[in-house]
Amino acid sequence: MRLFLAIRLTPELKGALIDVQNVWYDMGVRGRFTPEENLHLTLAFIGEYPDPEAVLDALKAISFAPIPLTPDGVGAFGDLWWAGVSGGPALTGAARRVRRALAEAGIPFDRKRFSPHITLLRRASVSSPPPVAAAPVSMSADTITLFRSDRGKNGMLYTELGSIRATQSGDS
Ligand code: 2AM
Repeated sequence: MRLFLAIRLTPELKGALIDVQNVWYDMGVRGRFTPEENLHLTLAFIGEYPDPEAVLDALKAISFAPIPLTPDGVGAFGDLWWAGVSGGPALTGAARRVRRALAEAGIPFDRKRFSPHITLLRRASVSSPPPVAAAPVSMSADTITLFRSDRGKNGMLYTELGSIRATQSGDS
């Protein structure tokens, strides 16, 4: 199964990102807009791996502080358009710990440098994203979730398989 670790977003933050998608749509941009239920912030992409329990076990050892998140501009990787997020040292620290725990457990993951983003649109019909500022909605993430990703009839289907929670003293 195809696995990844991500932060779920609050309805308020999702709403702010849907507004950005709508502004682009109204400007004439087309492509595959990420549906609201699929918006998330990936910390580590594991890919094909048969043992979700081993992943959750590996993560039991880590601690992380609640992560403050707020939208931070938009950008693109080619025709994939995203919303940036800032989460300060709590976010980079959590991503680092998650990835270190996976590495120590021998669980493979995509080693590309962590670049916090929430994908809003794939196969954009226009070459670069018009700068739209998301409403400054912030949230605090206290959970990191293991998802399985399947290709559904109408797009990707993400299923939660388990999660780990923040501790107040995340600086171990
Ligand atoms: P993306 O939105 O930028 O494609 C599920 O595919 C999640 O894992 C998505 O958030 C996706 O990011 C992310 N991801 C990171 N590395 C990936 C990879 N090598 N292949 C597929 N998805 C990846």
